[in-house]
Amino acid sequence: TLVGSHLKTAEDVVDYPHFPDGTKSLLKKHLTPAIWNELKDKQDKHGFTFKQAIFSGCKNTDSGIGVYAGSHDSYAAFAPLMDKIILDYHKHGKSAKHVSDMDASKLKAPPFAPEDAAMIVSTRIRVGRNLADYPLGPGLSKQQRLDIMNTVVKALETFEGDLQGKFYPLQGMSKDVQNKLIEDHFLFKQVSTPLQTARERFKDLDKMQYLMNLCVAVLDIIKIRRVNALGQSPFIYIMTRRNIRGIKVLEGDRFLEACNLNREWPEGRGIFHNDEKTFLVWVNEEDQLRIISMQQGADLHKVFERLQRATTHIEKVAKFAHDSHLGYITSCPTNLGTALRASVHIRLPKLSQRWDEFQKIADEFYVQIRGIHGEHSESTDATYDISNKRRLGRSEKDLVQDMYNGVKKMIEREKQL
Ligand code: ADP
Ligand code: CIR
Repeated sequence: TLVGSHLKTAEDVVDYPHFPDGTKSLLKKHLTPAIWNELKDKQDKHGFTFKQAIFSGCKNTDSGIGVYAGSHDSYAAFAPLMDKIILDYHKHGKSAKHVSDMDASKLKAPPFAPEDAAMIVSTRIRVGRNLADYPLGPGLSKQQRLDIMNTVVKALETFEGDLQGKFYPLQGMSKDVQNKLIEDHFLFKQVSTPLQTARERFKDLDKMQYLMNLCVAVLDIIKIRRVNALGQSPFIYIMTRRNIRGIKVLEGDRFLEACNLNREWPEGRGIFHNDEKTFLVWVNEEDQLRIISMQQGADLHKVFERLQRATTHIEKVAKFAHDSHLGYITSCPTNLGTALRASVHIRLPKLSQRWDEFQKIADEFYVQIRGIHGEHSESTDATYDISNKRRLGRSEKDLVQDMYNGVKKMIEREKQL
């Protein structure tokens, strides 16, 4: 099967996947014909199939990894492939044990000098968690997802003091509120159907512009034959190619879409946060819980200490999927272990002009450079998201330390330039 965006479902991958030239995913690297033959018809304990597990990487050939787990058991059921990817990404061998230490007081991270701290816009640390008694997001039924939301919300209602907050279900939340939360970096990206996208687009256009859009759409329809010939959906083409007033269209994550994580959107999803929005929990996005501590500025200790308090409390009221080899179990293998990503948004106008050097420092310090609107986004205003790359086999405090060390080096170099 020649894989790519033309594939519709996991079952379309009927035989050994052939990836186009230039595919760099770990899926392509490690999925040998022998492993394919061994696993192609397998499924995990919850009925999540091997083909579903690899479909995101088959459809999105620009994936870095390309696989997701449908349950804790996927990591065992599909071990011949999963183990190789885990070893490659985390350098964590089959007999290695995971370690944990969330003690914020053990950080060796003196506050940055005011002039250095001024480069840092905001600081955030998140961990992912999934409930022990359920499959992971890609393998959940609609009812299980709702049950999880209810269980989690009950647990979140037990927070007190500065961590006390309220749960806001996504269903029924207005688009304006959602968009504002996303722009402010508090909420995950949204999934929109073409129809919602169209409504969003035309919503605040006056009549004249509405008519203009209509004319353009008609012109597009004339072009449909050509688009059809290219094998694309004409409807999607019309909705995505026209951006008359530059109204930003928020699209869901196609990587998550392909592994079943966006089913029945927005039912069963939501966000919990305290009044200051310094402590947030995303419910039923890529993982069942993403526990987040964040604030403006560079006070890493405060952000880490708040996360430590929050996770300690929630572990007392909820049982999470975990084992001694893989640590906390997450739907994406990159997050296994601590499931922790500590990041800053930082302005580096000079260093970012020298991309090779910027990337070299990132590699040397085990940090990752992302755009500031989340993974797979571009950056604006020379501001970048710098975070720890490693997650497994090392403790939480060591990974926060990785991020601090990398950022410190980048600030040093920015000042020299
Ligand atoms: P994650 O996997 O950690 O959830 P994403 O890259 O999808 O990460 O980002 C999720 C959201 O968190 C995005 O809106 C992103 O801008 C925001 N974010 C990440 N790090 C920071 C930070 N240090 N300060 C402010 N917002 C952040
Ligand atoms: C990829 O393979 O590029 C995507 N599936 C994302 C991998 C990074 N992990 C993540 O966002 N949790």
